[in-house]
Amino acid sequence: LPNGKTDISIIGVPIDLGADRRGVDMGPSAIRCAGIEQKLEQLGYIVHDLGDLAVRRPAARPEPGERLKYVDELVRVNGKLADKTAEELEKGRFPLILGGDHSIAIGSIKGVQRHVPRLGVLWFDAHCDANTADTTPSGNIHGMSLAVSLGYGSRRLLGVGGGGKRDPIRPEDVVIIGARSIDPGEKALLRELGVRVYTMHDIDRRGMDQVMEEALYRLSSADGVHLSFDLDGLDPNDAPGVGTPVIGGVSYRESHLAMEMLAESGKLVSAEFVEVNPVLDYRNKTAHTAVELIGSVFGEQIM
Ligand code: B3U
Ligand code: MN
Ligand code: MN
Repeated sequence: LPNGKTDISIIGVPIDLGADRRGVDMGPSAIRCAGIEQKLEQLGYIVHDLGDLAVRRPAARPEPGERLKYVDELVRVNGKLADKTAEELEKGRFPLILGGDHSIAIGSIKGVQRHVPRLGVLWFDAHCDANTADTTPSGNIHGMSLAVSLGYGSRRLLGVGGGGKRDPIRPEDVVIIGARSIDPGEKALLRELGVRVYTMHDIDRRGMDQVMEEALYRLSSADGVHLSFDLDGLDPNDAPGVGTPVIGGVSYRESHLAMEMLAESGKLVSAEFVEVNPVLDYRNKTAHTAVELIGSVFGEQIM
């Protein structure tokens, strides 16, 4: 069991305001329909489904050229998520957060940091989500969440969940796995900070087992690891139901291996699964894959 915990709290965050396509707000529902609770109970956990955080739908559309779309509501919801995540850890439960778009990592990570002073982050994604308001090509905040966790970005986003009280995540405590779509500004920031990005090139060349072994070794200096799993890290053939599919992704098998190795490390303290968009999916396939991957990360083995 990750970190010896037996109780898991599911927190749904049905928000798509950080992305530029509607439908990811149905992610928590799709993942519940795919049987997350049964899966975890079969593995022996006590599951507390806390339902979904309330999300308001803003009346106004963003102005053209807006660089922080829907920032007010995203700041509000992420603040709530930080509190909720911290509260569940306080109770001794494992927070399992269902997105929603990837902007929710801003709140979840802030919340976990209240309990884990030196938190490592395993960021599984086709993208690096390391833009700021200055570098974003889209104004979509889901492309900025990792930068915020590293301490870069707009003051408002940095202030989520009590902001400055905690140091940002250290660059050496972050690994990105599966990257294949990186904007120039992100590349510059990640290079400057020295964040280790395992691209598809690394995975093809060295294999997922070696990549994960090295990634987990890097994260071993942290007190615990937060998993931030964007389903678009997977190949679109395996996970078609995502807002921004990018060809040439991590395979079904490689992703399971990665989750099994993470489970074996015993370092996992919290996790989120984001960007599932059932509107674009084929028979809820992506949510089913998410549930299987959640099984692997919670210790399910083939034999
Ligand atoms: N890097 C681009 C695209 C993007 C980031 N995350 C997703 N798409 N899902 C951006 O808009 O920041
Ligand atoms: Mn992402
Ligand atoms: Mn992505």
